[in-house]
Amino acid sequence: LQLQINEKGTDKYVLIPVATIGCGKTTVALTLASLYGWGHVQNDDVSSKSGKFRTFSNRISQAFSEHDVVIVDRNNHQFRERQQLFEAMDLMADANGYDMHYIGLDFLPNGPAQKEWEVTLSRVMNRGDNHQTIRNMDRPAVEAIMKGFRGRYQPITVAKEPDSNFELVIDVNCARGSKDNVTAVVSALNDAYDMDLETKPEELNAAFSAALEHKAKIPVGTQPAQKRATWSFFCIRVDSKEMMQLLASNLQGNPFWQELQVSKGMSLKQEFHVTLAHKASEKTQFKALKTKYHKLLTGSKENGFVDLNVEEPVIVESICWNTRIMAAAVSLPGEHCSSNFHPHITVGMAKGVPPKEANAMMNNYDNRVEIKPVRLTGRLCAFR
Ligand code: DGI
Repeated sequence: LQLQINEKGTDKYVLIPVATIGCGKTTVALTLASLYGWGHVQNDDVSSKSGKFRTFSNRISQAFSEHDVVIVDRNNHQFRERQQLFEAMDLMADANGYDMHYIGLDFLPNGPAQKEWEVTLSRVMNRGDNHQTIRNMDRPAVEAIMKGFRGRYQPITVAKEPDSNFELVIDVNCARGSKDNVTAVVSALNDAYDMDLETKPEELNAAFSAALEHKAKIPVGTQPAQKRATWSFFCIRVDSKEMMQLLASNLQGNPFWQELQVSKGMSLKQEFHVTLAHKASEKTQFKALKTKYHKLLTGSKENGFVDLNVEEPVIVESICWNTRIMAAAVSLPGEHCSSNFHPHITVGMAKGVPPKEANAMMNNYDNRVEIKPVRLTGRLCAFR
């Protein structure tokens, strides 16, 4: 159903929500667009950061070339944003000979009160990751963003610029529910402009259900980057297979080693490394390594071990343990040294024993086996 109000067909109606996050802008817009074939331009679908408003207003112009009614889906919660829209659309109207009708959708007629806050917060938490930008966030992060909008919110004030540009303001209180708000928009437009819009309950129900089921277009390549931890230690990693062979051939019949293989209460390490410097305890050496490998470190995107492309020899000399933990004593003849007094590779421990306890054990072990020194080729790594 397209509107032809004046004979020239130059009337254009723009529905401008004034709202905060979770007020139901997109749900109301999708329902109306589906019922009446109106244009719907979503600011959140504009993924470019620079020139974002230009892209948004170009899309609005494009929508007006195809539709007489367009919903500009953005919070428009500040005077500045409304001003920006009116200016851009006035220019568009001049260029195309449109007669513009600016219609405000007031989602917060009582301001951002407690009830509205609770309704919108609960909707946004339920929406979860089904949003272009608010996704992969915990509750405090979501609340912080929503509170930002709430704090900046400036209510529609038709007595002065820029809101005096609104020809009509429709009350679509978000606390009332989006389906009722669709009906409120339809009857207000019918009253004000004799639009003769019909709504059959079953069509409204179907369009509203589909809007609630809507899946946001998540822009490819703009997914939030994996949250990166800070660097916690530098180490030399050795090949797990080689290390396992070395241990197996030197620890046959050793009870602690056997326990590590079979007991559920024990954990055998899957990955073997000699710690060089830990952020928490060896700050000077840690900083020096961070500075030296700055470029490689800043270039890496992943969490976990990051290979710094340096080979380092590791000589395994003996294996020590007590009742709680086992480690191999090593020496490092290459460029990098360990700030631990007893450089070692932790082998395994009883569950619940922290790996760093190997340091104390190496100082005061219960048992030790000397082995024929074995030279392994390790690789310098950083871990976060
Ligand atoms: O951020 P907005 O575009 O303003 O809000 P939205 O339309 O995306 O709505 C936020 C979430 O709440 C979304 O998952 C749909 C849902 N929602 C919208 N209106 C209603 C609603 N949920 C219920 N139960 N009832 C509504 O009226």
